[in-house]
Amino acid sequence: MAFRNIKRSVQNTQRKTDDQNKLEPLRNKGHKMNTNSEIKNQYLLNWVKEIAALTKPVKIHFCDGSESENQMLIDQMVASGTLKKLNETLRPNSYLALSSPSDVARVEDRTFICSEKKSDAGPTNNWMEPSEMRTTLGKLFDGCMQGRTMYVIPFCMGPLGSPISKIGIEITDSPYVVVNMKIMTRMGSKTLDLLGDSENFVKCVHSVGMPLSAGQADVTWPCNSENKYIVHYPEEKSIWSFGSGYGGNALLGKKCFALRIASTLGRDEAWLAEHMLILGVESPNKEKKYVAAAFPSACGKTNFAMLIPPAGLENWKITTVGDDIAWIKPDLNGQLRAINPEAGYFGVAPGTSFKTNPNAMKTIATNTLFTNVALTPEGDVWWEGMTDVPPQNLTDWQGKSWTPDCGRTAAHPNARFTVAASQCPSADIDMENPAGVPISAFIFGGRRADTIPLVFQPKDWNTGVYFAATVGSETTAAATGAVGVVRRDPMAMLPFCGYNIGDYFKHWLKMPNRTAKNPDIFIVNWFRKNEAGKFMWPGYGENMRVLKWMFERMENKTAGIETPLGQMPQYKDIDWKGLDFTNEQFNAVMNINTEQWTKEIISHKTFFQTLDQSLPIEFMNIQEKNQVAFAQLN
Ligand code: O2Y
Ligand code: MN
Repeated sequence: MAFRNIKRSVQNTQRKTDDQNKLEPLRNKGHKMNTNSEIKNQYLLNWVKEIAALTKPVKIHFCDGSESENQMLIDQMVASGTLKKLNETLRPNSYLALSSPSDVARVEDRTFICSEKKSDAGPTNNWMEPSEMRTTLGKLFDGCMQGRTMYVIPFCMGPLGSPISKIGIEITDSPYVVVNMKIMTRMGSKTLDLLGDSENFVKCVHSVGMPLSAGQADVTWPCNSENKYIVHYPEEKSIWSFGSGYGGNALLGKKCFALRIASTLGRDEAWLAEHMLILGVESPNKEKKYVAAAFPSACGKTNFAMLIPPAGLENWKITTVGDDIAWIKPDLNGQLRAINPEAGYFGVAPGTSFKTNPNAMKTIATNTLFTNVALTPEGDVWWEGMTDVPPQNLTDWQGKSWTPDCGRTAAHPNARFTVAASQCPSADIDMENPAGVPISAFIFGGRRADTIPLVFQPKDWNTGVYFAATVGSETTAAATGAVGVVRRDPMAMLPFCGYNIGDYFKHWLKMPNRTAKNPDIFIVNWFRKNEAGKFMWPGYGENMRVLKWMFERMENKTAGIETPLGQMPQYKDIDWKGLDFTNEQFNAVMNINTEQWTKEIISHKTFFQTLDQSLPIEFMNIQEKNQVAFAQLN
């Protein structure tokens, strides 16, 4: 398939011949390629040649990102059984993929940061000496694409032409990855044009790790159940992923580039790559502010990003810039501005419904790629939580017949939808603005049954960063085997910070030197429970009431009261129009239990002790001050 921007001049014919000559060695080795006469970036061509020589695909396809290319790959995957076309009336232009049961999620224990120095990866990352890892990967990648097509995907993270955006090239042997990358990034010829002759791109190499010998039949979800490696080389800005075709392991623009590699770029270039949603809040008199919010998984991040204000506050409006990742940079005036580096949503399907997230349901009504959800007899999708009453029979995510009493879930708990962000009804008008949106506040939250109140605003930047760094969630049996143990997840970045977490905290503490005014910091907890184990706060759209209080705090219009944790709203400071929530209920969800907080602050120290010496001294000072303060209150 030719690049769209082929110019048919005599001059270019000459150049085409030159380029073809440069690629002749690949042809001699038996590689078939689509025409790539427009790829003049010699550095890119050489790198592609080098990877092809190592991985030995039968064919090389340079992706142009066109609709026709996308359809060709989809048709091919439908024919091979990797994708199933859904009912065109019920779910137009949508498809379902079912993965191998051994390849259903990110593999944190197989994820490595191979910095030159172990201390640069820090205490929270797996590390291997880079040359040792290169030897290991060299063996695994040798011939790993035999019998397969190698796709070369130029992609841009962030709006094309934004000063905050960055370019990557992913080489993969998975057509499923190509069609996902088309949704999740700005992919194809336009990005390649933007790259020009530059060597400035992140090199991403991915293989499902299942070569095909001559005549060997393929499977619908190729992967390698024995060997999986997700490897980052921060110094050379490259990513190598082997053995998985799933999500964050394989769509290398997402967690690998936009968080792990980008966090190291942010450290070096004085900006922030964060695991944050970005949303706009518009007041009834059309004042608008943007906030960025970090929550660990299973805290309703996509729901919050697409929140619909509840009855009583319907004259407020929430708009969505991003649901997962934010790149945030000071502009020339020192204002922090954020872009969503992604162009699509790779959202968790289970739990998503017209009750919990109507905007997400509308977003995925058409043109959506589903992975590991269940299939209805009519050819539509279903997952746990989508409807109150489950269908009577389904085909589950493993392709088995399913009934409500069969004892298995119909969809995998990590089942996903991949869909263009532009389809979201709450998409923000400045979602594609290359300048980004100005950030007025950061919100950090975890999932805690007790201790952490609904909302508080730490008294200053350093204290806010401290609380953001100590945010945690109680573990579930599914995650760890242990129930109710608090797993700290600093800024929701624990699996995604590409360098030493202590240096990352210092980077955050230094931000005030780079900005004219710091955004406000708020800590929230939507998940406090009463003694009967019931959630005390209604959550979802009702979180708008907390956002409204924050909005007014940002404008210095609302008072809070001074507490040992910082500013907190009183009952009268929250707008309760349309919700029956008593002063007593509010006190229960806001209460600071000094006994619990004494334990909490001591456990911060225990957590800090698991990190190494690069922990900022400011944190130890804040911890000590808080410990003394709460001891006095007891
Ligand atoms: O399991 C995966 O590969 C996906 S993980 C993911 C996907 C979208 C947004 N966030 C996440 C995450 O783990 O934070
Ligand atoms: Mn995420």
